[in-house]
Amino acid sequence: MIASEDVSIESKEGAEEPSGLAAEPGLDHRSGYVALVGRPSVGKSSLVNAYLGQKIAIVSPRAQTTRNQLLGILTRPEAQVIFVDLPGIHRPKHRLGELMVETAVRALPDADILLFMTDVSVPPTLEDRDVAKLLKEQAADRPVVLALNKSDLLKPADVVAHTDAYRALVDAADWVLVSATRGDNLEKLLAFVVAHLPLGPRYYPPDQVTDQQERFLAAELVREAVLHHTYQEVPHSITVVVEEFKERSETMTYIGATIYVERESQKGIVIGQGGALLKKIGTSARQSLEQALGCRVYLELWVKTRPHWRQRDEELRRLGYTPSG
Ligand SMILES: Nc1nc2c(ncn2[C@@H]2O[C@H](COP(=O)(O)OP(=O)(O)OP(=O)(O)O)[C@@H](O)[C@H]2O)c(=O)[nH]1
Ligand SMILES: [Mg+2]
Repeated sequence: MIASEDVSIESKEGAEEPSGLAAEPGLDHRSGYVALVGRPSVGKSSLVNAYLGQKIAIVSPRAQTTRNQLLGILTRPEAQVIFVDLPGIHRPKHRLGELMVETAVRALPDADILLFMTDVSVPPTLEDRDVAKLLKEQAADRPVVLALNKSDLLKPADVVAHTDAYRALVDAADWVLVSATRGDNLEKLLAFVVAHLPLGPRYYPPDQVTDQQERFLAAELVREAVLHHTYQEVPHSITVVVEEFKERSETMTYIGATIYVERESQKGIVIGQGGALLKKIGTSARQSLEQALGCRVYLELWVKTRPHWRQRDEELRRLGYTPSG
């Protein structure tokens, strides 16, 4: 096993760190798991990144960006809030989608609080209604906090109608309009969440921000670069495997990764004319890897075809997709 696989990601130097974290928490300290539940693209991963002040979850304008469960751990003097970022709930069209929804649904019984995230700039969709139904079935005994995200895009004329429509979907203990990207009302939302958490100790060291390994984050950041440079079916048809992750020196890490596509024609698209698109993807992935890892990165990328990998259980398992995340 490569040493880096054992490294959990810590808060970034320079990231804002509230004072008082060194002290042992008092008897009134609260802690627990907050599941982020919502349809795709409402901003669940953006919210986790905003709270942690660094990118631990990839974000893109394409629906179904998050495919695995991951934790975002926010440690404050008064509480440790463990956000569980999850794939968006949707009506799946292939086996990978089924696994993603299974991952999200299975996380609900273990959560202390359900944070129902929605996009308030548009009225509720069928998928939002599916999520509300799921919350009623699975989480009747736990507090639901409703986050009405993307309030920066909400037209003044729609404020009342959209807010009321989302509030009517669930029996929420609290609700608030927020903007994950602009940072509006995030402290207010956090205060609601903390108030519903049970009393308890810190479960993770105060400087740990996620449970994921650097190697997994590296694969995700390459996938994010592909998502930002491709369209239609291609972003959904790719997955990334990091083949090699080697710290060559204190300041330089070598990463070799394969981008898998489903069809030969998609391979051509990802590579682009004379390799132009793959070069662009590589440059943007390297930049975000360097920022995340805090060192220089030498990135090598390959593109390979794995026919129908999203439909086949054996392929999915080999590529790291299991229902538990
Ligand atoms: N304007 C605006 N855009 C936002 C906000 N929050 C997220 N976005 C954008 O919405 C898109 C989807 O964000 P994600 O954080 O990937 O959404 P998600 O809910 O994690 O999506 P899945 O992983 O697919 O379930 C991205 O383009 C974000 O930049 C917000 O508050 N305002
Ligand atoms: Mg996400």
